Amino acid sequence: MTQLATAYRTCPLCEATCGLEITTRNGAVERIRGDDADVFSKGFVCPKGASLKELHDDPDRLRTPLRRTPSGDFEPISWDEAFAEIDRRLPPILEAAGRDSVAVYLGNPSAHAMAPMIYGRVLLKALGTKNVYSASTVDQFPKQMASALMFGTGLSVPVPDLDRTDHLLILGANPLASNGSLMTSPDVRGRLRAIQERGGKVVVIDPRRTRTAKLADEHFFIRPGTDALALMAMAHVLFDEDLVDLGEAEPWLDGVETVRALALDFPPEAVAGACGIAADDLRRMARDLAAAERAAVYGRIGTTTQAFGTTASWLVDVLNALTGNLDRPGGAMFPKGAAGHGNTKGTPGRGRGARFGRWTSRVRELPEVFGEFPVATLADEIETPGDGQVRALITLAGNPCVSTPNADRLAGALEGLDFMVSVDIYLNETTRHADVILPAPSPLERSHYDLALYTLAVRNVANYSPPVFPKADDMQDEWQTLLRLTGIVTGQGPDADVAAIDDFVAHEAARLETATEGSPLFGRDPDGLMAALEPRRGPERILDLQLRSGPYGDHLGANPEGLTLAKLEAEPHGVDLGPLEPRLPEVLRTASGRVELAPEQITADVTRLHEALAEARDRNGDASMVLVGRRDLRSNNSWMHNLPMLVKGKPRCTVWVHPGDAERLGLADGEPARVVSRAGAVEIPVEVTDDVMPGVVSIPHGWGHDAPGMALSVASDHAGTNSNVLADEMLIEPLTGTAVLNGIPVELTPVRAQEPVPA
Ligand SMILES: Nc1nc2c(c(=O)[nH]1)N[C@H]1C(S)=C(S)[C@@H](COP(=O)(O)OP(=O)(O)OC[C@H]3O[C@@H](n4cnc5c(=O)[nH]c(N)nc54)[C@H](O)[C@@H]3O)O[C@H]1N2
Ligand SMILES: Nc1nc2c(c(=O)[nH]1)N[C@H]1C(S)=C(S)[C@@H](COP(=O)(O)OP(=O)(O)OC[C@H]3O[C@@H](n4cnc5c(=O)[nH]c(N)nc54)[C@H](O)[C@@H]3O)O[C@H]1N2
Ligand code: SF4
Ligand SMILES: [Mo]
Repeated sequence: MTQLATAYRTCPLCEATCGLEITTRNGAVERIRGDDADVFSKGFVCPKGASLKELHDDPDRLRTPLRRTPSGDFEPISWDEAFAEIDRRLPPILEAAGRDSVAVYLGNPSAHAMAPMIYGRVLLKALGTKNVYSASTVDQFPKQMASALMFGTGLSVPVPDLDRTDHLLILGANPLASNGSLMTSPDVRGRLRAIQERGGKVVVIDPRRTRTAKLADEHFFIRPGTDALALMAMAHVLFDEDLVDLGEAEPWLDGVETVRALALDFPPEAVAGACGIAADDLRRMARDLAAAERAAVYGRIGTTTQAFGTTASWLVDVLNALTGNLDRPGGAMFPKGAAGHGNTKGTPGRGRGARFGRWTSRVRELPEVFGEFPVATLADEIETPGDGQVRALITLAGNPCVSTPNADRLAGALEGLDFMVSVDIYLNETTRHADVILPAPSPLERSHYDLALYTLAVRNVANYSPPVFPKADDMQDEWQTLLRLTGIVTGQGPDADVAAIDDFVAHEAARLETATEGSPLFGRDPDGLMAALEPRRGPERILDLQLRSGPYGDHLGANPEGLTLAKLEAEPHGVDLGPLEPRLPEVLRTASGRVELAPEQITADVTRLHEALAEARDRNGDASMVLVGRRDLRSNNSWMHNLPMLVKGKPRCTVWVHPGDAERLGLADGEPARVVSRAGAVEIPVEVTDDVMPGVVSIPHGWGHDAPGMALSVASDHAGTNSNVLADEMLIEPLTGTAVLNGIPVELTPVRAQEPVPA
C-alpha cells in the first residue's frame, strides 16, 4: 500500500532558512517545494532546497565509515572498527606530542546544524588544542571582530531591516545568488523589490555587475579591496556637509569625534581614483544615505575576505551610526534569537567585551581570534617541524582542500600527517586524505534548528524540524559521533558511555545557566532543570534548555506562556516573534556599556589605509589584474556539485574577463587562459563579459573536482578548476588573519600561446 506523507523541514543548506514542504512516498522523497505556510519564507525556495532529494538519494553519499588502506583505497568498516582504529592512533599522538599536536578544522555546514554547533564545542574543549581552524577565517571573522569590538560580542552583528528600509546600500554581496549572508532572509529578491515598490532605492557597489546589481537602482564598480576607502570618503562627506545625525542611538555612542578626525583625511576626491568611483558619486551616495528616512548599509564577502576586511566591516556600521540608522526600524538592527546568544545572556547593557590575540600561532605568530588561528596558516603548522607541530587533524564538515588559500599546498601538507579523521558525508578532495572517514546522516535524517542563523535574521522567528526519515540502518547521529570522539580524546576509549557524557554536557549547561547573573534561571537548582527537561536527550535537550532560558522562553515555569521546544514542535511552519526591535542599550556587552564607534584595534589600521591609498596613486593606470570570486545560485561552496540537477547546463567555472582586457591580453571567449598568481597556476575557459570591471577577473570558488581517489561520480564529470590554487596563503587581513580571497594579483595569458610542455 502506498504511504504518502508530508513533512515540513527548514532547509539547512544556506543561511536563508527556507521552509520546505517535503512529500514522501513509502519512505522516499517524492517532491520538495517551498512551504507556503512557513512564517518566514512563505513558500520561497531555491533550486538547492529542491535538490535535497538528490542529496538524500545520492549513491555517493557515505553510508558507512571508511578506512584508508595501505594502497590508498578506502574500505567500508563498522562504526566499532572505526572508533577502535581512531582510539589506536589518536591518543598516542596526544600523549607523545601534546594537545596542540592535534588540529581541528570546522567547515561551513557545522554552523548549519545542531550537532556540530553544540557537540563540536564539547569535542574542542575536551581536546584542549590551540590549533583550531575553521571556514570563519575564509569568511566572516572580520565582521564578527568589528561587531565584537563595537558592541561586545561576535554575534552582535547589525542586520539591515530589509522589510522596512527605504534605502539599502550593498557592498560586496550578491544575495540574489547567495540568498543572503549575515542577513538571514528568505526571498531577498522579493524583499529588495518591495523596497523599490515602496519608493525606496537599492544601490550596489561591486566589481561585477551581479544579478543583485542588475536589480538595483544604481550600481558602481569598485576596485577590489578599496571599500574601506570608499566608506571613509562617505563618512567624510557626512561630517563635511554637516549631515551627521546620530538619532536615537546618540546617548550610547562613543568615539564619534575620533571617527571625524580619521575621516578628515579621506575626501572623495582623494580616494576616487583608487576606488574607481567618481568623487561626485561617492558624495551623492553619502547624501542619499543621510537623506533617506530609513537607510541601511550592508557589506558581505566582498568586504570581509579582502585586504581591509575588518576596517571595511567596521565602517559599514560607522555609516549606519552616523546617519542615525543604527538600531532604528528600517536601519541596521540587532536580532534577538529565541535560543539566546552572547548578547541576550548575562547583565543587559554591559559585559566583558572582546579580547583577541590571547595567544599566537607557532610558525607565523598570528594572533588568536575567537579561539582560532587563521586557516591560511594551517599548512605552516603541519609542515614546520618543532615543538607543537600539528601531527593529526580532525575535519568536521569542511573541505579546506578546495575552500582555503593555496589549496595545493594544504593538500600536500595533509599527506604528511600521522593521522587524520574526517566527519563528512562525502569522500572528496579533503576527506580522501583521511585515515578514517565517519559519515553523518542525510539532512533529512536529522532534526534541525538554526542556532546561529536566527541570531542574524531580518525578523525574529523560531522554527524546529524533526527528522523527516529515521536514520538509515548503519547510520549514527552526528552528535553521538562527536561524543564518541570526545570519549577517545579524554582517554575513555572507543566505547565511552555516550549517554553519560551527554548527561554531563547537559548538566554543565544547566549549571552554567543557573550560575549566570542576569539569567532568568539564575539561582535555580540545576538538578531541577535537568528533571524538567526529561526525557529529552542530545541536541533536543540542550535546545529546549536554551529556548526556555532564552529571551522568549517559559523560564521553566516562571513565564508559562513562553517558548519551549514542545511549543515549536506543535508549529511545523515556525513561530513568528515579530519584527526586529530597537535594543540599545540592552544589547551591548562592551566593558564600557557603550557602542565603541572607534575601537583602537581597528582605528590603528587606518595607517595601513593611508599606505594603500598612496600605493594606489603610484599604480594609477597600470595594467595589473586582480582576481575576485563569484557565487552561483546552483552551487554551495564546494560540495553540492555531485547533484545532477545543480550541475546540468553549460559549465559555470569560467574566468570572467572584461572585453578591453581580453583584447589587450589576447584572450578569446571560450578559449582557455592560463591564470598565474604567487601561489599557483590554473587553466580555465575565458568568458568575455562587460559584467566585470576592467582590470578585474572573476573565478567562482568550490570547483576543481579532479583529484584522484574521490567518490564524486557526477562532480568529477563537471570538475571545473579550483580557484583557491591561486589564492595566496600569505595574503591575509592583519586583524583577523582572514584570507584575502578577493583582490588577488594575477596574470593571464592565452593557453594557445604557451609552448607545449616537453614530456
Ligand atoms: N576563493 C574563495 N574561497 C572561498 C570563498 C570564496 O568566496 N572565495 N568562500 C569561503 C566561505 S564563505 C566559506 S563558508 C568556505 C567554506 O569552506 P568549507 O566549509 O571548508 O567548505 P564546504 O565546501 O562548505 O565544505 C563542506 C564540507 O562539509 C561536508 N558536509 C555537508 N553536509 C554535512 C553534514 O551534515 N555533516 C558533515 N559532517 N559534513 C557535511 C561536505 O561534504 C564538505 O566536505 O569557503 C571559503 N572559500
Ligand atoms: N548559491 C550559493 N549560495 C551561497 C553560497 C554558495 O556558495 N552558493 N555560499 C554561502 C556562504 S558560505 C556565504 S559566506 C554567503 C556569501 O554571500 P555573499 O557575500 O552574498 O556572496 P557572493 O555572491 O560571493 O558575493 C560577494 C560579492 O562581492 C564582490 N566583490 C569581490 N571583491 C569585492 C570588493 O573588494 N569589494 C566589493 N564591494 N565587492 C567585492 C563579488 O563580485 C561578489 O559579487 O553565501 C552563502 N550562500
Ligand atoms: S535559499 Fe538557502 S535555505 Fe532557501 S531553499 Fe535555497 S538553499 Fe535552502
Ligand atoms: Mo561562508
